[in-house]
Amino acid sequence: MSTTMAPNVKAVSSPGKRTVYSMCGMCAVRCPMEVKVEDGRVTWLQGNTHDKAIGASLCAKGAAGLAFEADDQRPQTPLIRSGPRGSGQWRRASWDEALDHIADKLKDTVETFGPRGIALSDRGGFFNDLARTFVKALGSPNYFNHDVTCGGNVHNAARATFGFSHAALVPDFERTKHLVLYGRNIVESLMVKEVKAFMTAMSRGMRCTYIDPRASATAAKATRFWQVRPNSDYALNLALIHEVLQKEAYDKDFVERFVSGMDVLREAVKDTTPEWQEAHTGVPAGELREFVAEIAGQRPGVVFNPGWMTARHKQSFHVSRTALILNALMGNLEVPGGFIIGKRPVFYGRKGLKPLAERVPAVAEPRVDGAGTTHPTWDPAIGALHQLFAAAETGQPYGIGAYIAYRHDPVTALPDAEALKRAMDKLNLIVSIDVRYSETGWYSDVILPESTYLERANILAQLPGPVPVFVMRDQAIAPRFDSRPAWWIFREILRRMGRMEALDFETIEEIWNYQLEGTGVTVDDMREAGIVRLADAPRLGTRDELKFFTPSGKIEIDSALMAKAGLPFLPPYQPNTAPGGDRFTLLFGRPPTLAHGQSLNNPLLREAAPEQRLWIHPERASPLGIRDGDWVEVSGGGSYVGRLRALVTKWIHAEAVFMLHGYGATVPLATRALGVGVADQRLQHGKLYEFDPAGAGNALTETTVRVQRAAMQGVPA
Ligand SMILES: Nc1nc2c(c(=O)[nH]1)N[C@H]1C(S)=C(S)[C@@H](COP(=O)(O)OP(=O)(O)OC[C@H]3O[C@@H](n4cnc5c(=O)[nH]c(N)nc54)[C@H](O)[C@@H]3O)O[C@H]1N2
Ligand SMILES: Nc1nc2c(c(=O)[nH]1)N[C@H]1C(S)=C(S)[C@@H](COP(=O)(O)OP(=O)(O)OC[C@H]3O[C@@H](n4cnc5c(=O)[nH]c(N)nc54)[C@H](O)[C@@H]3O)O[C@H]1N2
Ligand code: SF4
Ligand SMILES: [Mo]
Repeated sequence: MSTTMAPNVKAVSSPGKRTVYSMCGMCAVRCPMEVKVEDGRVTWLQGNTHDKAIGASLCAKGAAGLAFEADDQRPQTPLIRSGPRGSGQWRRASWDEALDHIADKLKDTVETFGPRGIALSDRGGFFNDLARTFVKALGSPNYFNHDVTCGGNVHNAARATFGFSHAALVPDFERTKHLVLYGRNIVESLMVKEVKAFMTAMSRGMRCTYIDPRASATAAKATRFWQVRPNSDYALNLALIHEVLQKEAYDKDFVERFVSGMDVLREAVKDTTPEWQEAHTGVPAGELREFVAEIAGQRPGVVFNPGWMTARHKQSFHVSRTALILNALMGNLEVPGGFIIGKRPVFYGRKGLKPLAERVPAVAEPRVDGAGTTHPTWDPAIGALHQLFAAAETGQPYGIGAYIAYRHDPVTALPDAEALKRAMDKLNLIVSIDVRYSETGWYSDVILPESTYLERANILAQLPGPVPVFVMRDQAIAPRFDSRPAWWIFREILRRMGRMEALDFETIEEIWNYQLEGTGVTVDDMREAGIVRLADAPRLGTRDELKFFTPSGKIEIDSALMAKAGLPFLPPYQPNTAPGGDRFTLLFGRPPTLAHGQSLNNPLLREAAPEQRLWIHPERASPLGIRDGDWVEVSGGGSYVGRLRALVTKWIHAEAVFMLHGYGATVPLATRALGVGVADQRLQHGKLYEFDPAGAGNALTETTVRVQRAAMQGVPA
């Protein structure tokens, strides 16, 4: 049988108007949405109105989905490299040819390195059962998600302390009295449901303390803003805990029953007074005391959101952990106004989706990054991606021959693209499965175009929450080009590797039926509203039901996992030295209209994208002769020099400069993004293998850059 036939085209060719339930694919948040289709064409996109938390809302990126669909500047057939890597020489290939080519190279890899020499990384999230199953079916332990440059440290800190991920902690915004955010720029780096809930909570009077070296739009909404020194949040948290304990402003019953290691905590914070932290963070001791007095009267409705920006420097595992500990001290777990713990179906007496990964036996080989073995605090479910590239480069602890980037663009997402490419050069196969030309795709050997989120269906996903739900991304329209859905691509590679049993399905409906087995939910139920709630209303667990999945069953300040890893529970704060003269700490973030590197080539989002400017404090700009609007040059120590205009403002800490991420693309076929702005990741020179030892997250916010006024002003010709 020819394997090239496109699946599921029949499902979408029906005439007339209809609504298809899907999930937005314009960023990794994946909001539930409704797609209006007329005669096989999408006419309207909006949020899924069956989900009250989102209603009809989408963000600007979501609304630009039609422009993305209409864009021809994306891979239209499989492509095989025909010149040196990165040279941009490609030949079009049929699916059979491209897949055979990949399978041949994978077989070579297995021969040289064993199955463990094949690795895959993806964007993680709801649908990752598929990619995990694929890697497991190949016999490799080396599945990675993107988390070393995102929330990995927060995730690992929560795992080491609570025994579950921070993703299971859902703030009860409707009743929260005080929300504390560490660089969590809720209103710009947004998730539609969350920003709506936040704005509603603020208008009913919720207090918000926002901590950031930069005044983002969230700072403007907050009721208190602390412009801290970059990477100093750990000092702040140690002092907050000191003051909370000293003033006995914590929930003694909760702590007594659920927290282990309070003696360790008391010892670690005995000298970290409000005055001590002032020199490190810049937050006046008096303001810190006022804050603690305020929350003493608000708890347990006080939520310390560990965010993501606590996750990008060498002590950020401990920032996240102390933020999580502060929540425990507030006693705010599973109480109104605090964090509601995400429930699994079994909590409501229901059965969850059947995992595809169960179809394949466990892989006995250890992971190449040592996650879960030599590094007990690194969750093997997410891995430490930089260590994959370290192994590709050195052959230690074992060699890696083939790498698949699925829905992931590490050349943009990991720091120091030059160093990464040096490691990639050692691989004998690099495959990118993407919907557009990513920087990684451009440096790969084969590009496989996945059908876009509107042109394909995904496996079903199960999301924990106060009420767990099953969600669906159904196919709305036929693919415009010669693309395929991921489940089909993975199945066809497995078929060629003699491992098809894992994904032996002919249609997506067959997969859905398999997943839904025994749940009492049918494919028709899923198609009715795109979302099935597993209970009518949320039920708060009682304290007797509260469980932590640590060895002691408690919240472990004296974490058994950390002890096993030989890590100190609460090490002393290590301040960074303040850069002076023309040196600055480089900070970064996102605008509401762009998702990482994937949006700037979208015609509508390119138009809406703000000009990328370098935020710099007047006291530091002035001695360098830099005035607002001047062109400046930024260098991170490598050969790459960025050129952009200065935004001279006191709303950035004097030690830091700030720029938006998602600019500076180099792929010639994506003409609208090409050469626009500066790639912050390319300025993060030498940071590929610099990471937090406890959580494995890359130390992105410890980058020092040099800034000078450009000799040549104005736009280069
Ligand atoms: N310097 C610096 N580095 C950073 C960051 C930063 O701000 N500055 N941010 C960090 C953060 S928080 C994160 S999460 C990571 C994000 O890094 P990535 O996960 O790499 O980024 P994304 O843009 O979300 O998506 C990755 C790729 O998936 C592709 N894609 C989108 N939709 C689909 C689809 O439907 N199918 C397939 N197959 N592919 C698809 C996109 O085109 C893109 O190439 O970057 C991190 N790295
Ligand atoms: N529009 C849009 N929304 C998105 C995304 C997107 O690409 N575009 N991506 C999604 C993803 S993957 C993620 S992870 C989230 C990211 O969500 P956030 O982490 O909220 O997003 P960033 O824009 O990276 O914001 C980081 C802020 O942290 C501050 N910061 C830097 N260093 C420090 C520090 O040491 N301490 C403190 N307290 N603050 C610091 C920066 O100045 C900046 O204002 O956004 C999600 N939402
Ligand atoms: S946040 Fe915006 S772009 Fe991201 S999934 Fe939701 S609507 Fe789409
Ligand atoms: Mo992220």
